[in-house]
Amino acid sequence: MITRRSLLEMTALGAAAAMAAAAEPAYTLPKLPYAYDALEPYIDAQTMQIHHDKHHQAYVDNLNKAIGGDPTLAKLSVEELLQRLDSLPAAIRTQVKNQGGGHANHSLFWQTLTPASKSGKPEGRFAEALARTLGGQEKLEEAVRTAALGVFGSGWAWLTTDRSGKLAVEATANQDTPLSAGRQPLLGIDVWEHAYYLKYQNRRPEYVAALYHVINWDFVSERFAKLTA
Ligand code: MN3
Repeated sequence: MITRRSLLEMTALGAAAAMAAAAEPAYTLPKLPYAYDALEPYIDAQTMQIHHDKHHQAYVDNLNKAIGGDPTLAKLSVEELLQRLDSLPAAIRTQVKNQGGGHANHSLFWQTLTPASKSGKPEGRFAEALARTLGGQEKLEEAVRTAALGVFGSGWAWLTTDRSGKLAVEATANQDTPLSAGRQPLLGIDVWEHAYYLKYQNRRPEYVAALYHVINWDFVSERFAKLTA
């Protein structure tokens, strides 16, 4: 039986739940810009779904937990947090580095991929910089591949730039990002096993070769142009 008292309690609970729902988390999972199966046969749909919906979501959730109710930090973008790791409270620094790094790295990763039919090639000022400093697309892919295969355990291989447009190929461990070293990632290759194990098992070189079919070179070219404008 619903008494007047329990009715009041239920109303209060309902209000509390509504307020909790209204408080948006500071960081949210971006939608994939294509379907899970859009990168087939190079990257399979199941890997994409688990990678995006489970792994990336977990980085987002854990970052929100780490930032908790700190309204000053919650106002910063995840990139801003990672660019100022050293000035963050020591108690949350490692969590921001790992979970925030995971969030930022994957948010960029999804955008740098596209169906093979739309992969294209480096364009404009980016293509020029590539030719000048790294010797062109083929040499770049070779250098990134070497960096990716050289990561012991989990991490990323990167093409990065600074504001002046100086390109570099580098690698980071875990979810560390070039942002924390003052550089901007243009393209990252996720070499955590969760990125390829279902389809490629231990064959990381095959996965990296496959990924080169689905790089969104238009996006990377435009990103370079924006970051070095
Ligand atoms: Mn990953």
